[in-house]
Amino acid sequence: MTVKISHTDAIQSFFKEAAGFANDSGSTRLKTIVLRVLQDTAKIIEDLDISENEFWKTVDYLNRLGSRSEAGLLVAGLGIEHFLDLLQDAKDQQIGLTGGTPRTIEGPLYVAGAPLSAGEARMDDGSEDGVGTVMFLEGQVFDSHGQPLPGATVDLWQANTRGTYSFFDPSQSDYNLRRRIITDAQGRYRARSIVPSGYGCDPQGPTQECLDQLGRHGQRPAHVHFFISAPGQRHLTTQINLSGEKYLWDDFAYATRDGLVGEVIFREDGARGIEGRYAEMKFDFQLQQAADSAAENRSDRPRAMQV
Ligand code: MBD
Ligand code: FE
Repeated sequence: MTVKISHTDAIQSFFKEAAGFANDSGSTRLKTIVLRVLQDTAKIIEDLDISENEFWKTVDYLNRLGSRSEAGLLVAGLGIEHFLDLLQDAKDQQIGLTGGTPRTIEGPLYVAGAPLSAGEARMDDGSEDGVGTVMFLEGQVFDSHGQPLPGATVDLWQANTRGTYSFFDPSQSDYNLRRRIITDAQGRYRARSIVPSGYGCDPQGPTQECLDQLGRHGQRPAHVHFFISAPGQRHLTTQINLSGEKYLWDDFAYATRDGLVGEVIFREDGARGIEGRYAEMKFDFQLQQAADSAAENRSDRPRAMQV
């Protein structure tokens, strides 16, 4: 027998009080959100007959998730970050705002303030010379009319051969595999890097613990992240996911999208001054025009900032 009380006037006024609606200070917006969270939480408890043990296990899980700074990882793994992209796509479609390179999730591993250079950069610190495969990554940034965009900022970041990111992996040098490149007069950017490996969630972490219970893996295909911005253009957050990867279309974070697969070409022709096998990947980006100045900027999501 299920007992349901959350819809009653008594419980609804109780939650309104708990959400601060009985006072006139604080934030009305936050009160509205918290009230909804309380109402929906109570409904989940009733409808799914959540036991006390399940409830307190969840509270403990959230504590562990936060203490390991994995909340951003879990929201990616549960597809909520991808849902935000799908929702924005649908909003754009409704107002006829289409075209350009597709967006895809940022993920939790950006660090602001990467070294800035004009036209080209070497991204890796050389610590994986002989271990990693050298990769030349280049392309052009265009506006919505197909005109090259000089002076665009290409802010890119990727994992090393072990699938880990500098800053979050303290064994790497500061800003290893993180750069900001300003496009040249032809809108071109050029990076010398190494072929990244796919990321895997910490098998001992709380995100993987949840994924295990869902019968899911926590792996991503190899990829390179991008923020692309230019005056008058709409900020673009996206990724190139590398062709030929095992997890290309089985990404635990659902970031791979049509139009975002980069063809990696392996060569061994002694060109570019590289002895032996190296990789090339060409990828162009097309931005949309910014509807207003706010659209030129990335979201205010709190991010790591190396000091
Ligand atoms: C990553 O490298 C990543 O891009 C995402 C979305 C989640 C976890 C690790
Ligand atoms: Fe990533």
